[in-house]
Amino acid sequence: MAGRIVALAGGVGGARLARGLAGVLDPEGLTVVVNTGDDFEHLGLPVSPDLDTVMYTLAGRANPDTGWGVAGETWSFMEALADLGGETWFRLGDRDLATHVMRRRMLEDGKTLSQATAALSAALGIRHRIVPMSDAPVRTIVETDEGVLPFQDYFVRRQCEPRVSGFRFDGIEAALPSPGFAAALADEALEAVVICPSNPYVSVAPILGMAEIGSFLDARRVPAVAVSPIVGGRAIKGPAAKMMAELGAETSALGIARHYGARIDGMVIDELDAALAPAIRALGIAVHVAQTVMRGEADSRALAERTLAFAARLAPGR
Ligand code: FO1
Repeated sequence: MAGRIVALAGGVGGARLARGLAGVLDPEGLTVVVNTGDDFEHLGLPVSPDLDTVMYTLAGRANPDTGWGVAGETWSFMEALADLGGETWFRLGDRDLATHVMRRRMLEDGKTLSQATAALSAALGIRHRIVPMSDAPVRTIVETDEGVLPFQDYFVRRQCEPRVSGFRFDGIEAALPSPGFAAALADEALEAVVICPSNPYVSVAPILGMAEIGSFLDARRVPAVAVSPIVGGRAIKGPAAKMMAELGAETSALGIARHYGARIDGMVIDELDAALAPAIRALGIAVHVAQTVMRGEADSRALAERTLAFAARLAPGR
């Protein structure tokens, strides 16, 4: 498939497939649209964790152990902050800090988040387009048995321990897709929308939750394909499986297929889950079975190639 692809991403799994897509598509052939529901202001700085994870991953600078943050990071700032009695529950590395300071400067100068992201991506040597889902603030709020928690409080401060009962995306009603996202969807040459193996509730739902995106997918003229973030009943990384169980969904690729339902035409599931293919097909969703765990760049590229070839065989909408 040589045409244009929109990839929806958030978190480490999304970033890894985005890197694979960037490895097999020309810069003009790919727009990576990134969740901003995890964004927050911390220590006076605007932190966009998913945008940064995607940027660092495409730049080949991501920390291979955590998936987020920068490889070879040092922590002098955090140590000095701790000495002063500052907040250390959310760790900003010395190198990562520069990204947030630059973003602060650009936003204060009146640039949009899209413009700031384009400038940071260019500075990191990234040639493919990475765009925030929206330039308007959208904030994920997690509803739990301990009350409502801002996303990073739930995710990092509380280590996803509270039991989840639902999610809210503050600001979503007013949020429009970013100019780069809107342009990519409107492009006559668009060939497919790929939903990366990101958490469906907190990474993908904010993107699909914007009214214009929901309507686009409902009336889509190109196939939409999701790659399952659940393999063998577990999330490769992060709390997706825990959230599914707490919300009463089946913790499997079938549960993911039911979640996306009529919004997708096809799903890529792992070889471990091949037995679920008939049940997913019974939902009217085509299935491609592949090795989906991305341990390195070669895995990411291989999964990207197979996902694109699968999407090219599908007809949009049902
Ligand atoms: N995740 C953690 O578990 N602990 C941290 O201290 C932490 C710091 C951090 C700093 C910058 C950044 O871009 C991401 C960071 N993350 C951290 C990851 C992040 O909170 C989550 O992975 C995403 O929001 C979920 O996709």
